Amino acid sequence: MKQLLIYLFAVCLFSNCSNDKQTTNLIFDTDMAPDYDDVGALAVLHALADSGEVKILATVSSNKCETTVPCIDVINTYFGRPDIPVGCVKGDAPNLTTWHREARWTDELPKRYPHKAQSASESEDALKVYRRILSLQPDTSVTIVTVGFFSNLKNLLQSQPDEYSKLSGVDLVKKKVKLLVSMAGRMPQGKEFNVEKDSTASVVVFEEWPTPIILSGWDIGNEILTGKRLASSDIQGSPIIDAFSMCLPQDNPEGRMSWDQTAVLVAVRGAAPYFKLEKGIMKAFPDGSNTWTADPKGLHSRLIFQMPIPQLTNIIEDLMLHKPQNKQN
Ligand SMILES: [Ca+2]
Repeated sequence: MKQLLIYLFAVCLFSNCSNDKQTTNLIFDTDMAPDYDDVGALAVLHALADSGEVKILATVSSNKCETTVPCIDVINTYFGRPDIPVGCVKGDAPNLTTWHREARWTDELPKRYPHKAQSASESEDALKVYRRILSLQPDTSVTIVTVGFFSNLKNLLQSQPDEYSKLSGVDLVKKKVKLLVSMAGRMPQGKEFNVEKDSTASVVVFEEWPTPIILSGWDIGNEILTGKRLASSDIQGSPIIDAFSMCLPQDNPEGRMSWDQTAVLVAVRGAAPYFKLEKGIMKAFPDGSNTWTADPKGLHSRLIFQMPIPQLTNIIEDLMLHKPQNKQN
């Protein structure tokens, strides 16, 4: 009996107890500053990493604001993953900080919590992080989730062969990436922040990206208010709790829209049972606007609500309340 138990333990250990689940290999691309749903989204991602559902390959910023990378690093370190590669967009790209004035979470998190990265400008070029990480992965295995601007992905698509890969950017993406999930777009048309702020990049990505894309449009996250349970939580020493406790009183104490969390949830677990997918074509324009056209043959899909919103709100908030299980890692 004892031998059987040891055998079962060993099988469980080597299989990571997840034979029935596929682990998603994922790169997280965020603007981590103008809004704090990015904080919630990265918390959701780490919660799903703790349950073995995702391996976080890299976390990069599409925003040149200096606090972005330190804040990402704070959250990775808090969840026991301080060695996840970080990077920041270089060259022409947005530089946007938070609108919060009374208590600025973007300044406070790096002051309060351990991290290695001191600034966005001193961190590695996100393009190099992308090319290095992608070149090392099995073919058609990587999911990219963007919850910020498309600046890094434009740079990746337009990149040339380098020390990491002989492939052009488009060919590297074609070979290594399985899926892009993005919080982006007003459906069926309009302007949305992530598409608008680097509209040149958005035009390039939606025209040239060679894999399927799933879009969590503005109308999805806008309906899901989360954070109230975090702001009233007695959990101490958490940058996630701190960010929501600082910001909600300045915005809406009932909760903040969960744009970015929806994209992460779908990138790791898939759309069902939370959402249905409608296939179509997303087009971005130089003025920052976009259109969505339903088309069964389209390479893009957009999320449509399926699960009742209160249930979905609870699932996302539970994941945002997750406590690290991996602190010494
Ligand atoms: Ca964001």
